Amino acid sequence: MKRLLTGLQPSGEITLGNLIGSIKQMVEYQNKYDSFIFVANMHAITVNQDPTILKERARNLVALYLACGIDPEKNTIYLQSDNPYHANLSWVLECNTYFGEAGRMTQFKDKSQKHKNFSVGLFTYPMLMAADILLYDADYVPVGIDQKQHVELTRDIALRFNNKYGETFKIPEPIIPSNGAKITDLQDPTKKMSKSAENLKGTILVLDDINATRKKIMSAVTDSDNQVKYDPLNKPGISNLLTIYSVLTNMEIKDVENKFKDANYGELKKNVADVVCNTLESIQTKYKEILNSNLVDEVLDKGKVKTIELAKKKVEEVFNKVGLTR
Ligand code: ATP
Ligand code: LTN
Repeated sequence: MKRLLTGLQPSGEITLGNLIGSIKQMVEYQNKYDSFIFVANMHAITVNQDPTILKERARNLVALYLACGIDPEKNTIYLQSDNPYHANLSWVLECNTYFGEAGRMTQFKDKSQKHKNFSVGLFTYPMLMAADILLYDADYVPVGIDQKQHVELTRDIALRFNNKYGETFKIPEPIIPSNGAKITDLQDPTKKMSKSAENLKGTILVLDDINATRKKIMSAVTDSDNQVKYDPLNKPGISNLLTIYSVLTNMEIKDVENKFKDANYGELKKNVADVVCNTLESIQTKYKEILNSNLVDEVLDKGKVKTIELAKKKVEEVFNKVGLTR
């Protein structure tokens, strides 16, 4: 079975866009791949974090993923900082990366402009990410488009290392969700639904209050011709609502379109709101149960033992090859 690996930063807010565009796919991947899913809390401290909030968010993120259907029996789930080998390998990779190539990373360029006093960690971030991936011989790495460049750098570093020291790392491939459903902002349906939008009226957060969510959907921006039709170019608001309904009910768009062809916009919105609210309510109930149990710790403890064992072997091989042994 091919191995898939992905890391999630504990940023706290997960949107309906993330749920549909990313988490739902991971739930499907878990039946096809040996999936490694970890919380990239060491990446999070490249920018300023409140320690108490960071700790809580990491735990909450694991609970949320479990609540969304990521099965701890099928996936290896772990916390990056539980395994010291990530930082160990990262150092060796940093010493095998040119300053110039790391300097070309667009995320670094963007973030270093946004933060006045940015850390060295923000610059070395991609080499830690390369270590996360190369430690476990991952075949596939699902990431958002903004992270693709980092996976490409990982491939370059791995190829160079293999050439210099002999076959050591598997060369990973990024998986970019391209044909997946794109959920747009409810207030500006020409934009992607995003947690960092200026106005959160158009963004649904998975852990948001259910009544507030219903209100957001009922006041979604549509158009004035009152005809339910899937036409993303001319009717982006209605098309977005149809997409959300289709994905959450596993129905084809054309069947959803047909179901609501005689409905007015208010009826469509009510139906979409029902489906979204039911989905989120069920996730929220499970999420609370999980947080009140020991499941998060049990899952992370298991992941820690397994990944330390695998990573230790890889780091010993690397240290041997580069001469970091007695
Ligand atoms: P940002 O606030 O930076 O836009 P985000 O959470 O909205 O953050 P990313 O961090 O870029 O977006 O995305 C994480 C994952 O969620 C990616 O796999 C991306 O494809 C998916 N995703 C995010 N927003 C959407 C959306 N609106 N529709 C579909 N998929 C999405
Ligand atoms: N940089 C990623 C998180 C991340 C990651 C990884 C993703 C850290 N290490 C390894 C895939 C593989 C982000 O910010 N989304």
